[in-house]
Amino acid sequence: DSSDITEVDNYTKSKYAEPNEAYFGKGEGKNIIKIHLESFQSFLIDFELHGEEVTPFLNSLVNDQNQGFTYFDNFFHQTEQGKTADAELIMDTSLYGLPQGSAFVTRGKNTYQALPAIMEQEQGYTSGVFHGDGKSFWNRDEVYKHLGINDFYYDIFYDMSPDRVINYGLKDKPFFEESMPLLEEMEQPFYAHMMTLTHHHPYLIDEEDATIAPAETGDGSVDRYFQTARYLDESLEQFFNDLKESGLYEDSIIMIYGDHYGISDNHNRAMSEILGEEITSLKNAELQRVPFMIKVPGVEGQGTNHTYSGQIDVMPTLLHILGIDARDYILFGTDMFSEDHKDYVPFRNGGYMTEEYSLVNGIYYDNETKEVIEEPTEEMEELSETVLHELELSDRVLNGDLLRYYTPNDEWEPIDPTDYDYNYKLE
Ligand code: GP9
Ligand code: MN
Repeated sequence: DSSDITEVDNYTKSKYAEPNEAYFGKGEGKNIIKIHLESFQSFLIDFELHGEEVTPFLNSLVNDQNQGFTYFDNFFHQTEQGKTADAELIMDTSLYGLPQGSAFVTRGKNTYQALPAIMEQEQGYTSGVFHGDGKSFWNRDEVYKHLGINDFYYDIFYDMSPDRVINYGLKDKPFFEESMPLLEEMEQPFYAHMMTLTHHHPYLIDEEDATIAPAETGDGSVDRYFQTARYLDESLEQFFNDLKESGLYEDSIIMIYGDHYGISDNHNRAMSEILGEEITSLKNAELQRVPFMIKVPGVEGQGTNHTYSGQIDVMPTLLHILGIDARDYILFGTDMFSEDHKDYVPFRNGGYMTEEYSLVNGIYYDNETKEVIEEPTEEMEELSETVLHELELSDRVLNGDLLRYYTPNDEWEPIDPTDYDYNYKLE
């Protein structure tokens, strides 16, 4: 009931991390271009196959500090069965996905105080999601109304001729190309979410789109994984060039993230061949790193930032960059740039990762020696309890639809989903 939200509020307020002055408000009023790298794991960054970089463009953003990006190399996805939808939910609400199923589907009609709505109410942002697939996948056309997403550009906005489509939907290059004019027409400042799709299991690619030879493990998905990653990388370079040409690049916050793993532990044999080491359960947990990079106009990039963080931390980070205090809202993550950032990363299964040690399938490991810790310290066990408590509180929010009972501040206006309609009549 409504008293539960007070407990949650107390918890998230006690976790809250003060903003870092060097970032707070520095991106206020800037467009935000959020780029989703489907199924992209961080091991691809700087990885070489057949002596060739797989993702030279992304690598250049990571390695050339003049590009202005800060790359978080210890950033983890925290998704479960909701996959892409979990990533979307976690990053736009700072709530965890559910242990089973997809909250986008089962909790699609909940009350949320989500990032797009907050940005609109606090600073007049327009939000849009771009995705070359049907609108109802993952119940997006329902839940987006509850998140306060203004515009949803889905398959009817794109030329979906058979030669432009593969696997789940539109190929990434035509996707970005056709999104450009739509993006340019959005009312500014905007929060635009570009969701790629080609680098998706089972990593199908047309011959003319493959510019790197497959790996040779004999496991088809793993072998092609590098080819679709290369294609995604090229599509990104094309998009960046178009953004620069349009003038949008320079003055926008650009944020790039991976949604979840691409290679599951059903492929450990092939992956151990690729990486030249055994895929232990600790290694598997370490492989749940996905990229997170951000460029804020006028703020110098840090190069690589080694802070431990996860998708749950993205929303408070962005709010602070815009100059909106995260304290008003029920958020389970903390600002990644804050001195006071909580640098443990909960996984949905109750495990966690910190810089020094991790808890994987109930076993504690020393991250440096990779050895099992037979006698965990009190600190390690307490953290395990904190993680479970946090997940449980978040589940209570979703399952009880508890944000109904929460008012962030005096100005807040609850989202009315009937204000939103994605059934456009296109000419
Ligand atoms: C489909 C796409 C794929 O629209 O978002 O979702 P996933 O299978 O990765 O969850
Ligand atoms: Mn996905």
